[in-house]
Amino acid sequence: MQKQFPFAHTLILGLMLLGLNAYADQAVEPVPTTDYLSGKGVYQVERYTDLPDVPEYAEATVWYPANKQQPFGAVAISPGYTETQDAISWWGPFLASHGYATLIFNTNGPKDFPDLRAKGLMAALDILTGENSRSGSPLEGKLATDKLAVMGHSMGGGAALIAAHGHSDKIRAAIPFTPWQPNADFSGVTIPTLIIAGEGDNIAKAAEHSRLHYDAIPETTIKGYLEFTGGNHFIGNNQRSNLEVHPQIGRYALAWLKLYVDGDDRYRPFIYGDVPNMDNGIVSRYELTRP
Ligand code: 9J3
Repeated sequence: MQKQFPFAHTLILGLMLLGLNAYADQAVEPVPTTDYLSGKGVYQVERYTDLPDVPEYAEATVWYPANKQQPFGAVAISPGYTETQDAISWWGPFLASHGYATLIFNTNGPKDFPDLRAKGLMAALDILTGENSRSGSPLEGKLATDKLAVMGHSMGGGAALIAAHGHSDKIRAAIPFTPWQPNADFSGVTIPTLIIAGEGDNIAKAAEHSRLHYDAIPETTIKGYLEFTGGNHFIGNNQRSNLEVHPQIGRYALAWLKLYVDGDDRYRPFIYGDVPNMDNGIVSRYELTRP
């Protein structure tokens, strides 16, 4: 061997380096830790806005994990009353860096009520699903089109709950943050739903919105109620929050998605285990139904 092909070892080394190089293109998610879930994930984030038009919402942005090799799930997010996507856009790069395509839209009218925002969320999930098969789409062939979730702020959170109430068959998880929806019937919500509330929210008061929403979801549904001590209406927004809790809100939301959208049990302790105890100082109330 050496005689006939003295550079065999060099060739093999070269091939190994090529292999390593190809491997370096795909990120590897570490074993989840509190710190890891609280910040940016391993994936390289790309964004685009050139999407098919729909009547249910206006402009939208999609963020996605550009170097994730395994098929990934998708999340649609609605902003609140008079808000645009910019009010909550931090969720896009955060969730994409952890492996989810994330679409955030502008509503047609800034004052559209939650029922219209819910239609927007369902249309957004259809668009995301379509991106998987649309020729030339950045998401072409990359999505796990059965792994869908909805989120939203305030009236957008009410919308996420309305969408879950009407379409639990099409969605795997819902995460409304400081949601707003009076007189809500959420008896049809059968998907795991995490409601994030602010104890000091004066706009969508927890006692009149988030708490009632939590109680309106059947006991047989996997649900969570996470309330931040003294938190205002904007704890899950880019700005106007009175607390710095993006790391914690992000971690709980992400663990919920990983556990219930992807079915990854490694994330269970971040919802049900001892880990949440460390948030005692900043969480005023945390309730869960036991699956
Ligand atoms: O989406 C929201 O922030 C709801 C705020 C609100 O109180 O609307 C009342 C019309």
